[in-house]
Amino acid sequence: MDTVWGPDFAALRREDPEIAEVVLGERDRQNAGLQLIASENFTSPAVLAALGSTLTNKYAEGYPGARYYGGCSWVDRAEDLAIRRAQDVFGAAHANVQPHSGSAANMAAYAALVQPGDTVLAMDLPHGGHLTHGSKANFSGKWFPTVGYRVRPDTELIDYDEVRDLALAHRPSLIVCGATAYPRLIDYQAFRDVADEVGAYLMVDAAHFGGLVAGRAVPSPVAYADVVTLTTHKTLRGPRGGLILCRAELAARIDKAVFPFTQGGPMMHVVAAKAVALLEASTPAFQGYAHQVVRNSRALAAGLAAEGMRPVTGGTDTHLVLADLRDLGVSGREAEQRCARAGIELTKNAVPYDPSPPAVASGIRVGTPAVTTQGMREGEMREVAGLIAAAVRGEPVSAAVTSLSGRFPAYATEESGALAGTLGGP
Ligand code: DSN
Repeated sequence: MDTVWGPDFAALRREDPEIAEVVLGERDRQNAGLQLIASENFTSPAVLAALGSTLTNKYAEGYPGARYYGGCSWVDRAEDLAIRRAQDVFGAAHANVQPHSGSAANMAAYAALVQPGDTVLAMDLPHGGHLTHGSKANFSGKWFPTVGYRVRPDTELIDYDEVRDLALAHRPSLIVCGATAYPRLIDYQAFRDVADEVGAYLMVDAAHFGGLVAGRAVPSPVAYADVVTLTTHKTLRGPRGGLILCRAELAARIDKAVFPFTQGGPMMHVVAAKAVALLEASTPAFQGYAHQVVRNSRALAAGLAAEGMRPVTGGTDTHLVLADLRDLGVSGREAEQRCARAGIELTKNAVPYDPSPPAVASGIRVGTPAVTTQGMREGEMREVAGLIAAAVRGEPVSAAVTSLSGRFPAYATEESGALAGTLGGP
């Protein structure tokens, strides 16, 4: 049980037993528990192979065919493949595959579309937005006066009337939609109409649900947005990183905003791994996976509701459930800690109009991308809901968690093993 997939894990064990122990320990932690953090997933052995390759050694500032370094023929090919696959999977006119992360992709998108001091309209963080959507602690809120829109108190759905009213009052140069803790579909046409009415660019941050778009499980924002940013490691199930899609007219501005404005040399091993993930995402098996993620999420929402954890908005259309725990008298922080002790990883999260501070929070955010990759289905989601509820009540459930996850190992512990449930789809 001390082997792990890798180009030469034996070398790592010989040279750095401490880090080898970390790698094995983390693999075993991922295998043993229930990984329900909505922004995480298990990437495939093929993606891991590209990540652990000699492409990490190569400097390639610039773009394919126009680099500032020699010796780029192989990495040019990797980046060309990644770009073409991203264009095909998402039906986009242009793709930039170099952003190091979702935040880096968002910074580049802002740099391409607006100037410091320009007003941005984006979703409030406590209502489901993201740090890069105007938090004062982030570059976005420091450099761009940001007006936040919220969800309605009655339906907990985005208040599109408020979006329009705020846009007309503040005349933003950029409107951002997309969220990290919003369980419902977004009305891109409504945002497009408001953006057109006030002459703003529309950026969709699809970091969370990009994989569901690729798998045709939710509608695509590409036809509506000027720019779409994504991460490649969440529902898309690739390596940790970012990706930008845009209209053809914005291609040069986006490329310059990524390099040289916000980044230097691209991580070519990650770019190659993105290409692998995008190839995987183009398959019918991935479409089956993406649809199962949503079915599992709905089953989980129903299971949590039956346990007294109210799903915000009444349910979900995506990969995540936001559950309000106030009826149980347990805070999000307490729930997160109790679940972690049982091997269930999830995150505390503010619910709309939350009376508790963010570090305490009244809810939890639970996602199904990783457990679906393991091959779990609706039946297991009912079990998972019961385990979460028992853990939140403080009951001992570690053994049941280990037993359930043991039936769906994420990573084989043999050198030649494959990731269960990934390649054939659930
Ligand atoms: N950290 C990501 C999430 O968990 O939603 C967003 O950056």
